[in-house]
Amino acid sequence: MTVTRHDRETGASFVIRLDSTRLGPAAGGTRAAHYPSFADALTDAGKLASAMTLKMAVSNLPMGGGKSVIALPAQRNDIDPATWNRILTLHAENIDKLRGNYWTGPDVNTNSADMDVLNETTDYVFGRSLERGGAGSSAYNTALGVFEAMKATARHRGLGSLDGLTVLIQGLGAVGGGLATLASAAGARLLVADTDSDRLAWARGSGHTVIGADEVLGTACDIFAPCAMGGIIDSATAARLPASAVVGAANNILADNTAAAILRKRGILYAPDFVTNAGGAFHLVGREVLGWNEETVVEHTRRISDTLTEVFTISDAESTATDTAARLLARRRIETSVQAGAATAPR
Ligand code: NAD
Ligand code: PPY
Repeated sequence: MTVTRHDRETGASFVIRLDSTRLGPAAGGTRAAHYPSFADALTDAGKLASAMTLKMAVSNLPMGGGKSVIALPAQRNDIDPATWNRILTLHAENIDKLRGNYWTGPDVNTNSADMDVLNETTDYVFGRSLERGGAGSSAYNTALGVFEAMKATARHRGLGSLDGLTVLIQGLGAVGGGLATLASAAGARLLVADTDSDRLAWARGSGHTVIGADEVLGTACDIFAPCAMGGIIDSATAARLPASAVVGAANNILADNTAAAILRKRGILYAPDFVTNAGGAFHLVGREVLGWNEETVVEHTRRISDTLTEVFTISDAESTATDTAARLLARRRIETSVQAGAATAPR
């Protein structure tokens, strides 16, 4: 199901995409961005929502998959506070009309403060600020999960531990920055790229090597970690990527179906994003639905490495791409949970 709305006053368009409610209410963040066209916003919402279904299922979380996209009339930084507030309020009205079949949370260009604003109009919001009783930012936990996935991927690819490996991180934001700190502490040599000068200054100050944003796909490394935007690896880039493994936080890293097969053929081990970046979902759903404390959230997040190892085992046994194997595992988990009648309602 897809809900859309356009607001003439601000020029913003809204999409809420519910991909699946088989395991529980659809959940997934609100992404705000300036899209080339409304059709692009719709397509993005569809792909992001189906990735959430896979993420929840493979992670054994009692939620379905959904996502919201707000197609902004300009870049987020150019939207004034009053306009932004109206946009959030309209979005919250749209969410509220779905009566709990869809729960939102933060995503690119939305944060806990924005979730607090949504919560003035609707209850169906994850990731409000700690002061408002929410779970706050999920970024650190997402970074921790990607780090655990990176270690498991390096092991399976025969690269050993991260100590001495070259890791290229694209995007040093909330997740990529945390990942950089964790990987560096584990002994990895970091190559980093960002388009934001403050983040690059932080990286230089931390002793990491900065490369140009346009050099990322041509720079040799052991592990490539896309932590900025999706669709970064298509068939053409997969055919020439100079890396041994890909493990990142971005949703929908692969732009097309053939990219996964090409990576496999070239011996580049791809860790499926909807498995590796589930730390954020463990944080939000764990704290706000399942009543987990921080320790339990971390415990589940560390076990992302076990799920990933299961994915690699299926991929090896069935001679199939890791992305296909992860989808297979997610589908199996959906069928098993539905048969067991395991869905749990949120708070
Ligand atoms: P963020 O906005 O904090 O960071 C993104 C960073 O990427 C910014 O520093 C930005 O300047 C940089 N960037 C943008 N375009 C770039 C380019 N072309 N080259 C290099 N750098 C570029 O976002 P985040 O919360 O760190 O999330 C990163 C990715 O992980 C997103 O794709 C997001 O959907 C995904 N993700 C995040 C979470 C979470 O908990 N925050 C959970 C799951 C998935
Ligand atoms: C994501 O993990 O991509 C999200 O959108 C974050 C999220 C996770 C669980 C519920 C709501 C938002």
